[in-house]
Amino acid sequence: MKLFDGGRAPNPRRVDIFLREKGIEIERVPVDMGALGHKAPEITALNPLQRLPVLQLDDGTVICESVAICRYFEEIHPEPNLFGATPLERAQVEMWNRRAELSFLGAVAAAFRHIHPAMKEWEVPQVPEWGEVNKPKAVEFLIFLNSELAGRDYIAGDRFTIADITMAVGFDFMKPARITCPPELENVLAWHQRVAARPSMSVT
Ligand SMILES: N[C@@H](CCC(=O)N[C@@H](CS)C(=O)NCC(=O)O)C(=O)O
Repeated sequence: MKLFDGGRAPNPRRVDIFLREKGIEIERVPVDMGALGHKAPEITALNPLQRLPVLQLDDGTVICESVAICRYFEEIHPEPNLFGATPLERAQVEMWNRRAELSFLGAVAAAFRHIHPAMKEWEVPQVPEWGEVNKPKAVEFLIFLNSELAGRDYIAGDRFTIADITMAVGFDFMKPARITCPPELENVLAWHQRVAARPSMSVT
């Protein structure tokens, strides 16, 4: 199988961290997103939505969507478990991963895509006001998360899961989106230090 990989872009990075946590090595096809390589005919044929990452299985089957790709790898390579091991834990991981993606990563991405001049060709129409509106939404989520993390070390419980991956990728993406984590959110900052120290999180 082959992973069409967009490098440091947030969603390809989520899958990259997931694979590194699992110790899975597969063929990667680097796609230069800066040169709009994700809009090339080869990628469009695999994913008409022209988004990365894309996983192509040996029989040609295509899987898109970062979480769907991660779920596939969780099924074929169950350990270490990153989606939850019991019915309750699976529900909690799902809940937090959705919150991290929909309420946080989505807000950070909207701020970046609608404000940054380099995103003009990506986000059409670019609406800078919408980008600005999303900055405080991302911070509001961090404030909520800070109170949650008073009682535990990781996003969905007492161990690292895919919810930490989604949240950490969104957190790192705040820098190019020009959003700052308020320094008083000590639990969030401590959590970020904890996860950033994992080898899977290093940017190569
Ligand atoms: N929901 C998709 C989102 C994929 C996505 O938007 N990927 C971005 C890179 S982070 C992309 O390919 N953007 C290209 C574009 O917007 O033209 C997923 O989880 O994989």
